[in-house]
Amino acid sequence: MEFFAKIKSALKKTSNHIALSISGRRAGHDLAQGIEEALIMADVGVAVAAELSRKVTEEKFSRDTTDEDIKLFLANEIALLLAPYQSNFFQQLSIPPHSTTDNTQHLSSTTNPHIMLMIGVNGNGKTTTLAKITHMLKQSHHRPLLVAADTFRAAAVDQLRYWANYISCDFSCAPDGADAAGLVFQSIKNAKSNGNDLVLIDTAGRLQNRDDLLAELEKIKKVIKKIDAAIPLTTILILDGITGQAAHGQVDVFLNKIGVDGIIVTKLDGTAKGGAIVSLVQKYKIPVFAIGVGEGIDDLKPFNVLEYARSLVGH
Ligand SMILES: Nc1nc2c(ncn2[C@@H]2O[C@H](COP(=O)(O)OP(=O)(O)OP(=O)(O)O)[C@@H](O)[C@H]2O)c(=O)[nH]1
Ligand SMILES: [Mg+2]
Repeated sequence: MEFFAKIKSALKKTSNHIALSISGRRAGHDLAQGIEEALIMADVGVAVAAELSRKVTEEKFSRDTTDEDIKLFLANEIALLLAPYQSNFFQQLSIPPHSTTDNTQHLSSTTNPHIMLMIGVNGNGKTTTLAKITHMLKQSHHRPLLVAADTFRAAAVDQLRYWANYISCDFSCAPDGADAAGLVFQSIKNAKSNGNDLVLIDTAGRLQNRDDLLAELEKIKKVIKKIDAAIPLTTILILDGITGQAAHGQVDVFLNKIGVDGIIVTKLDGTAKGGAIVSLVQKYKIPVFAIGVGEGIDDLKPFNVLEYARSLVGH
């Protein structure tokens, strides 16, 4: 299935309510009010829902306006709100790393790999998303190294090892219970000498109220910067789309305590609250790198504002 069709079908649970609120006007329901209620159910946030509803009222759609026209109007308005948070982080990394004609530009022990650190609470999809990212970037001829820095659970290491084998890329782990920051330090050193240009680090699920676990993440970040303060490090917060707006609490904690460069929202295929991305970016002004739309290795899509907005309203 092509990208857009996949996103549209993933967000169907969310867009169905909005479609009903639009078609409901023929049964005498108030269009703007119906849309406002449907948007609130989709978790876009009360303020955004009210604002969009006001715009619908102002637009004074005639009887001849089709449902599709109204959906497109809404999609465009939503896309305008989201536009500042469109990120091309993965698109940039998708440019083949050695496409340059300058043959001297090979990785050496002095070249820094790009580090990606996956963080987030238990079960949000960190490990799966890391595998999906690797799969996507490997197609652009990168040489990724996967680091199993979730040293709390043996099963977590096995899960990442499975993906590393599946994608056939380098993998690094430590014995059970070993120091995660120590593993990260050694893995990046190895990556530099082995010519890995990407290092993707999986971390253990955190309960947002466990300060000791958060402290470990801080330590991992410190260790990375100790290798070289100029090392490119991107910290990605993985959020579960099923949580909807309740994910705000998680963003608060990770943003303030660890620092986050961008978010990935997973499981948009299993939720009717797919609008939560709107409220998240409005509140935290944080870019969305990608969205997860299924369990398969191909089910990660770089975030595209217009595709997402159209899918949200089912246009
Ligand atoms: N439907 C769907 N399932 C997903 C998606 N992303 C992840 N999952 C599933 O969510 C479950 C948890 O994913 P993991 O990647 O293990 O989550 P995690 O954050 O690493 O979990 P911990 O290591 O326990 O903290 C798995 O069953 C995944 O297949 C998605 O976009 N859609
Ligand atoms: Mg995991």
